Amino acid sequence: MVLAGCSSDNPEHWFGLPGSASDRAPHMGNLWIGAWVAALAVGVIMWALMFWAVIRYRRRHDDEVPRQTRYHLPLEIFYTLVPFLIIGVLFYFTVLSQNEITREEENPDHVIDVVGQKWSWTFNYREGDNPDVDAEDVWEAGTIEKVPTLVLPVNESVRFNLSSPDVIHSFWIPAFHYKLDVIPGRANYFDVTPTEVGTFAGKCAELCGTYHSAMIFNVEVVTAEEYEQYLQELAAKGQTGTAHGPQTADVPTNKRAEQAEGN
Ligand SMILES: [Cu+2]
Repeated sequence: MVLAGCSSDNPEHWFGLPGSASDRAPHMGNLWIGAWVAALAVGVIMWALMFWAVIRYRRRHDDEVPRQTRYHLPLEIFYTLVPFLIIGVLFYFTVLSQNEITREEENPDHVIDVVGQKWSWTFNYREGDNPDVDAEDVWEAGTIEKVPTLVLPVNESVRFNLSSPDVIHSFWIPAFHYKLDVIPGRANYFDVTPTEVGTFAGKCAELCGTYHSAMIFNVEVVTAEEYEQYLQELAAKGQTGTAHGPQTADVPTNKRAEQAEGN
């Protein structure tokens, strides 16, 4: 099983990550691999000390107890300080990576409003006012039966605005090594630039309810021309303006309960 994990020459795969497909992903990948290497180094030292003690001081034919060491001040200071040092180093690299991963683009090339709703995703492409794209505001929505596709242009930055009309979901594209919770009443957003053309998986990463498992989507990273063409196809289908998800999806959950009681 362990060897099967090494069947790729991409070190990210050895540590259980999919290959990185965004400008932010390598920062997450390096932090992930670095943390595992640090944990392995600590593990190897600890296992070596453990087995050495077990073998060296195993019970012999005489019942003599080995010399007991206690109140050894330098040793105690050493094993108090070392964990702080390890945590400090991990903290330092976590902050550096986090700053890169959550960095905001000053002027993202595209803005997409994502609605996570029970039990699928709606993508609103906010291109109506974008002078660089010949398109209007269009949308694509999935349902529990239909897996929606999110189309992105390669090497152009995107801002995702996340909203939910019902419960907490989580917007996750594993190949981007990043996910962000979609919380009702909270304007969560993040910026990312896809760097690889191809088809990737998307999922809801928050156990949000009965049909959580249906909340999957596809991500197609394409060229700028194909992206514009796709937006025009959506417009031709009449999917213009803004979609909030299912009929009641733009009504907050508590309001919907009130409405249901009133009826
Ligand atoms: Cu969900």
